[in-house]
Formats: sequence, structure tokens, C-alpha cells
Amino acid sequence: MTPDVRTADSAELDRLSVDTIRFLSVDAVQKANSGHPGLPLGAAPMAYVLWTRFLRHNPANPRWFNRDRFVLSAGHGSMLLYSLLHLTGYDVPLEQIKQFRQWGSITPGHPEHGMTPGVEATTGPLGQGFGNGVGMAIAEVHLAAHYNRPGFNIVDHYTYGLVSDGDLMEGVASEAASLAGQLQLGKLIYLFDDNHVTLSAGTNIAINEDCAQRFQAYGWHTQTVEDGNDLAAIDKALRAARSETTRPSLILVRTHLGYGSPKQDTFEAHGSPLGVEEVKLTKQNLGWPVEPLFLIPQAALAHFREALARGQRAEAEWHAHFSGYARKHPALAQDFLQGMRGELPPGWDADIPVFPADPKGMKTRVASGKVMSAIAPHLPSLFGGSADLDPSTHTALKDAGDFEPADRASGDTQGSSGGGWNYAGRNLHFGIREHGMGAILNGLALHGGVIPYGATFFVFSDYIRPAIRLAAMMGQRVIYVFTHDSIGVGEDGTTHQPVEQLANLRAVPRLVVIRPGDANETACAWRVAIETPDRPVALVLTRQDVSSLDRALYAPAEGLRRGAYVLYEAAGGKPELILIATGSEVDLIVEAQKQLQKEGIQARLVSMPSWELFDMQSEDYRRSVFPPSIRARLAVEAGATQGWHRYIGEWGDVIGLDHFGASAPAPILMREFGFTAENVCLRARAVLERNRA
Ligand SMILES: Cc1ncc(C[n+]2csc(CCOP(=O)(O)OP(=O)(O)O)c2C)c(N)n1
Repeated sequence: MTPDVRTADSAELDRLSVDTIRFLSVDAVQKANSGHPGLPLGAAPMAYVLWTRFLRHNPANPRWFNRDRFVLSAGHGSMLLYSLLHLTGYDVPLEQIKQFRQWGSITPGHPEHGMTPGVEATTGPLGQGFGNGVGMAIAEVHLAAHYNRPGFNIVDHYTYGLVSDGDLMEGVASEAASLAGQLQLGKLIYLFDDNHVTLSAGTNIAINEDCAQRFQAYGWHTQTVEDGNDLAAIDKALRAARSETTRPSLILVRTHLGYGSPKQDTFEAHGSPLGVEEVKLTKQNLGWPVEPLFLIPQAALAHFREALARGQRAEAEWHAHFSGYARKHPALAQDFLQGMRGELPPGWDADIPVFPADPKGMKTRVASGKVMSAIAPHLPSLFGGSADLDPSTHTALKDAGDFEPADRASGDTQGSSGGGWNYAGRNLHFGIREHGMGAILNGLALHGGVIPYGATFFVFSDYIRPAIRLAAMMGQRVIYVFTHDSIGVGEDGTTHQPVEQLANLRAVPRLVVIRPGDANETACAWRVAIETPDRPVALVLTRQDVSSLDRALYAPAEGLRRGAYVLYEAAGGKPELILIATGSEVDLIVEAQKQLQKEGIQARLVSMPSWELFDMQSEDYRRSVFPPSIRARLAVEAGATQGWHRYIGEWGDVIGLDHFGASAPAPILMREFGFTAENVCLRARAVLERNRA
């Protein structure tokens, strides 16, 4: 039904429905005595129009692949989303609305993906959801280019979002917006809750730029809706946004925070309940019964629940369409289903090389590049890129195409990976936008159908950290390729030398951090990363060469799967000392062990590429690697020592770096900061001495 032919009755139903969203949210916030009532009061009309007239979704199956995605980037307004989910028929019972923000409920303070059916992304840290939506839109257009065939648009959906002032102020959103414009993501549509108020002030205290112009400069299509209660104008703007196919859309909707309440347009309406008396006044003001609480008029509910039949129809039509596709393109259809389920094709790892023993060895970032090249042809869902560091991170997938709008192919194509410039390209050029990259990677993973990876220098993992945390929280398969992992960076100096980043990332629950010790461990690390469907994995790789160990002499690199493994056992299986190392420092303990053996000191060598994988092992296994009886333990890692005592105990020691590095050639830095076999021997003897005393 178009807006101009809506009848008085339907206008009344619209109003009733909008107010149902408003007061369901307000009552839930009030009952919880915590939360944000302001956003739902102001943004309910636009959410209503989007959810009842545009959003193609099936509340009975929140995982239907071709659904439109909706991200509430302003996650503090979570009650708006929970109201919509309940009203349209998701498995979010009214009881859960009444349990908003309570222990054990599925309605947490900010939306959490995996917790509440229909929540597409965990949001709350402002700007992240904005970036997630960009990732989802990229995944959609990429998969469409890869799988759709004439007459069969099996991947064909929009990505919508609701964003706020805070989202637009955060840098991560600017990065993502800039890339979205560059990539011409025409099916990305954001509604901006333009209410001129934030948590502590009016926006004029902190931002007075013209957001429409800013987004136009990014290459977005922008529209303004002057009155956030004008459903017809919102409807019209959404239609126009959908007809715009080559630019992402931002619709600036002028709303009023806490609309209708005594706190309207003040920041007090933002983050705390209105108060019992104010709720009453707001209801009276908007003509809503003060009692009962949590009122859902039958007419409004029936109207919202039309989403169920509509959604089921839409999904059934899509399945019928897909059956036709599968008949015509059986192999593609099979690939598609496999990719959507996140399954790996048989033989995906068949060509992963085995690296021969080589004392000169290779940089683990180079080994990683070789492994990626071996995997990519068999794993079409591997999709990603770097933050302008392909030549350094070795993460470009050669001849796999560049993910770019086809019309840019006529311009300067230097830096191309080869294989064509279009949306089927698998090399995503994030530009120097690490934070945006992190949020986009999360969006790609959440969308499904791709296994996303992103690369940069390890020191700049700090720039992605907030998104890494969310990837871990959401249990998403995102692979980070972090190279230049220590003072081994050398001449670039302190700014580029990671010190505390390992400790930092190891502190993130559920994230797996792997710092492989040589080329074969790197290959195994990639296997682990690809085979881990439910958590992000960070690969931490060297700039400099490390030797490829002779695996006939040393234990197989497959030991990496268990996080730490006995690389070399002391003569007679009776070690008096355990030397532990990760990454490039494995070479050092290997050298030191030879020296110590000459002195009659029997050392066990443990390669420990991943604390997290090790911590997942049985106690028996962990004790077999670090027997409690052997207290003389020395760990060597060119990074902060924080946390190592968990493994070395109070009788052990660690050679690490609890200060910044310096600018000099890497071998000099290693020597000056004590990363030599001689120093390892020295400290090992001291540890042993202490334990004998
Ligand atoms: C990265 C980040 N910084 C700070 C916050 C805390 N915070 C939550 S909401 C908010 C203000 C949001 O204002 P706006 O985006 O305009 O939302 P509105 O008040 O309109 O609901 C702030 C600062 C946050 N959630 N995320």
C-alpha cells in the first residue's frame, strides 16, 4: 500500500503500532529501572515503517539466508529492537521483555548476537554496528556476484541499519562509510536517528558539521526527513534509497529524543528510565492508557504479526527459486549450501605445502602467504585483504580478482592482485582503515558464506582491538594475519615494534592467538584457523627469517594443534630443565639446548605457539608437557612477560621485553635486549641453580 492511499483507519493503526513499540520499550526500561527509553520514543516511527513495509525477513526462521539484515548500531536503544522482535513474532516472548536486563534473560542491556533470535550483531560500542552492516553488504554483493546466474538471483537482499549521533562521530564508522562509498554498496541503507542530543549534552557542544555533506563526499546518497513522525516521508525516503543502486544511502531523520515525554530533547531522556510519574505523563501526552503496563493492543499485534505469514511466503518462494537454480547449476548450488553452512569443501587443504628443513628458513609471513595461495583455489569462501599492506603481509590471493566496482577497472589498477576488478573478486582492499576493517570483518562473518581474513602489522592490532573483542564475544570465524610481530621489525623502531600486543590479545576471552615457530607450524596454524568455526584466530607472524626445523629430529609441527608440545626431549627422557619459546624465539632455545647439552644439562624444548589452544587440553596432557616435578623452566618470548608465570611457576624465569624497543637493525636489537642463545643459556643455568639450591 503506498502512503497516499492509506486510509484513516490504516493511519490510526499506524499510530497505534508506533505507540505500541514506544510504550512496550518504555515500560520494559521502567520495570528494569535501567536502560534507554529516549531512543525508542524518538525512533519508533522509522523502525515501524522499515520493519512492517520493507524488511524482508522470516521471524519463524531468523537464519534464513536471503533475509534482509537489520543492525541496530545504536545498541543502547536495545529495547526498540526487542520490541520489534517480539511484536513481529520472533521467539522473544513477552516474559523476556519484562525481564529486560535481568539475569538469565535473553534481553540483555545491549543486543547480543547468538543470545536473542533476530539480533544480527552484538552492538553497543558505538560505530561498530555501522561497520558490521558495511561488511554484511559487502558479503551480499560478493556472494551475489559469485553465485547468481541469469534468471537466478539467489543472493539478493538489503542491509539496513539504524545509526545515531554517536555512531556517526566514532572514527570506525567514518572508515567504514568511506569504504562503503568507494565500493558503491547500493543495497546498504542506514536510517540516522538525527535527534541532536547525546548522552551528556546537545550535539552542538561537540559536532556541528553537516553530516549529509560529509556522507555525500564519501559517495553516499543522502536524504533528509524533516519530521521523524512523518511515516509517509520515511516510506518515501526508503523507496528512494532502494532505487539508488550504486550509492549507499543515509537517511537523516530528524527525531526527538524521548519524544512525548517531559524529558523530550534533553539528555536526561537518554540513559535512565523516565521515572514512574514521567511515564504516566508521557502516556497521557500521547494518548496511551497508563495501565496496564506492557499493553499490546490486539489490532497492533495482529498487524505486526503479518510479518510471519509474509516471511514464510518469502522464504518459501526463495526455496522454490533455489530449487530451480540447483537443477540448472547443481555444482554451484552445492558449493553455495556448503559455504552458507560454513562447511569446508573436501580437499581444501590438499595443497598445503610441507616445508623442508632449512637452517636459513623463511619469514613466517612468507610461509603464511604460500599456505594461503595453496588454500585459496580450493576454498572459494576465503575472502579478505589487508590495510594497504599486501606486499608486507603476503595476504593477497593472486589472480583471485579484486573486489571493486567494475567501473573502476578503467582507472589506475596498480596494486591489483589480478583476475579481474569486480564484486566477484576475493581481494578486498580495506585501505588504511584498520578499525573499519575489524568491524567489516565481523559483518562479513556474521553474514555468512565467506571466511573473512584481514591483515596488518601486529602493532596495529591495537587499532582493531575493539572489533576483535566483539568477534570473540560473538564467536565469529574471523582470521587476523598480523605480521612484523616483535622488535624483529628492526629499523622502523619503537612505534612499529609490538611489545604488549601478545599479552593484550591473550587477555581476550575466546580469541585464539597463535605465534608459530617456523614455516610448518605456520601451515598448521592456518589449518587450525580455517577449521575453527566458532571463534576468531589471530596469526602472529615474523618479519624476519626463522629456520625451518628438521622435523625428523624435532617433533612434528602438528603439535601446534595442542598449543604447546614437546619439540625435543632431553636425553633419556629425563629433563632437569624446560626451555619454552614461541615464534622466532624457538630458534634460540633450539640453539641453547645444544650448548647446554654439551655442558651436561638436559633440557626439554617446548614450542608454545598458542596459550589458548594449550589451555583447552586435558590436565593430563598439560602435565605431560610441563610436569609439576620440573620446576626449572625458562620461557623466551620477545614481548611483555605478563602472564608467563602461569606456565613457568614461581621457580621459573622468563626472558621477555617489559619496555619499548628501539630503532636499529633487528639482529642488533635482539642481541642488545638479550635474545641470544648465550643469554638463554646464562639464564637457564641460573634457573637451574636456583632450583637446585
Ligand atoms: C564507543 C562508545 N563510546 C561511548 C559509549 C557510551 N554511550 C552510550 S550511548 C552514548 C551517547 C549516544 O548518543 P547518541 O548516539 O546520539 O544516541 P541517542 O542519545 O540519540 O540515543 C554514549 C556516549 C558507547 N556506547 N560506545
